[in-house]
Amino acid sequence: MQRRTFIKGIAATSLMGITATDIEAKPPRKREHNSTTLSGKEFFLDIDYTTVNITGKKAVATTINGQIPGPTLVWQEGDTITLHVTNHLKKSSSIHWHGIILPAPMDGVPGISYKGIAPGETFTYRFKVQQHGTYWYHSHSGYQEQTGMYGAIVIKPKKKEPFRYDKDYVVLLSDWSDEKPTSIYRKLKLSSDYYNFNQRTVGDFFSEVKKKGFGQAFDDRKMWNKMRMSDRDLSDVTGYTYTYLMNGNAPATQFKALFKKGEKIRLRFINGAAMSFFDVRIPGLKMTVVAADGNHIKPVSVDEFRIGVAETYDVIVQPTSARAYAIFAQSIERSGYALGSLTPSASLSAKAPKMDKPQALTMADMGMDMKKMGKQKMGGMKMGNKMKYRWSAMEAQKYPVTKLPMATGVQSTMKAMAPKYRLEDPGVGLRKNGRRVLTYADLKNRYSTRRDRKPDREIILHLTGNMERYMWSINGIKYADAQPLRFHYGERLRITFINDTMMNHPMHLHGMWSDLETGDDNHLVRKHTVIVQPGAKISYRVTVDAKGGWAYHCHLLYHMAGMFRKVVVA
Ligand SMILES: [Cu+2]
Repeated sequence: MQRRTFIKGIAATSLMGITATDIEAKPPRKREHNSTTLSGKEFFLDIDYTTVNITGKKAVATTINGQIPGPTLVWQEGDTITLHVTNHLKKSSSIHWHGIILPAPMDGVPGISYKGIAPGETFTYRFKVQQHGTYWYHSHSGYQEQTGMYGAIVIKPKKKEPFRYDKDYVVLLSDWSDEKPTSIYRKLKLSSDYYNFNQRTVGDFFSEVKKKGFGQAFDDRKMWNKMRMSDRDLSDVTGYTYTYLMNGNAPATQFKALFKKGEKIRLRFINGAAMSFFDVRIPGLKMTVVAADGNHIKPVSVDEFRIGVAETYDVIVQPTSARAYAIFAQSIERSGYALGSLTPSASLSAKAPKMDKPQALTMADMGMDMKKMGKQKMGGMKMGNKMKYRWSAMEAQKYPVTKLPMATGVQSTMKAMAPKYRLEDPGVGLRKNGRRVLTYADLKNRYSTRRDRKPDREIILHLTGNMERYMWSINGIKYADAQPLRFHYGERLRITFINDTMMNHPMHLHGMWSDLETGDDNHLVRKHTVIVQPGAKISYRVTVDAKGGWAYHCHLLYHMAGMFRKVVVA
């Protein structure tokens, strides 16, 4: 088969406006389509099929108000908002408001919050907005998210924010394929490395032998073979089929954010992709990260950050010269990128920097004990004594553990032998790259959490899978065979994840915050989606304050069938 070029051009289409305006309040209009920003208290959203041309070929998308992404919804904290969502598809549909705190029947997950929206029907959502920041929405039905059903949510705060900026842009990253999602999934089931072209070659093996000696190179290989994994398998679906988009624009058409020299620009990054992690940087500019998953954090100045599927980061940048800067988001396995420009003029666009080389997974990513592995070291990780101490303090925290059912067998063929907290690890591909990369260890709540309750109990969830058969599960049990997780209303729960697989899984708990433990209990950062690194361990605390049924799952679309739980809060 002929491999297509990774970065596909786009035949100019009228799908999106080329230059974005920053977010400003516009009065809501009834059934206004192709408007990129809607604000107010009442919204009308129409789900329908739309023919698009993103790769130079026509394809049918599922869209919200006829556009990809759907309109940016601007809400005001404290308002009660109403959203009328009409489904014009021939199939059931839904919209879920990702990271939004709301009553369970408004959460938009078919089979858990409600029945879904039947063809021809309108469902009206109504809830009070109790938070502010950058969020997003997407379909929770079938593979509709992959085919275009996602958009940004910007919630204006009641109180003034603790930083200032002159302009404000949403930067929504996503992945598009002309292939039908059912066909992508079928191919993954047939061969989980179908889209993966970074596999090792015989030549690689001999260069390793030169470097490490035959014994070590052979042992490394044997290990990977035993795990039935490839150390180059960083993404299941790649640029072989994907075109990476920034606010709906392929690299060739470029999203453009305008600035005047010296202005402070707030960029609201949202990863609305189905399967792709992105490593984001703006060469020539430092980015000050001010919010994670909508919540203020203590500002951190970085060159680069990784954004997992469903996460959001707000950054502030200040361009010092009147030139076009690239907003560059390369996919984690380096098969392509999304690209836009931060530019003083709509006629100036930036050139993409060279993509980094793909890195291989290490023994640490397999959850092996590195001390036992001898000389193998985790690249690029600064394990200062202070940090080590903090992690051991986290390890030492003990709460009564509620045992959950576990299964071994076909659903679970991998195991992390010595999973470790790796919050200071930027992750495979970003280690030792010479840039200051954001890690979870950098995330600190802007406000004190000193008075937050300590956990009453703990549950441990293993992320499990069978890579050969492309099966994903939790504790070795797939969703269809699992009992709901029972959380007690009013409790404070510690959830520890152990990733027994060699992939990153962005875990998303609906309805309640995930207060990530980063070694500083006084500033637990609030997230809605937490990346669990390959072979690693991570934990967070949840105040169980929302009654009803909630979804809890990996946000990689093709993992969701198995790596999913219903949570019941009573
Ligand atoms: Cu997953």
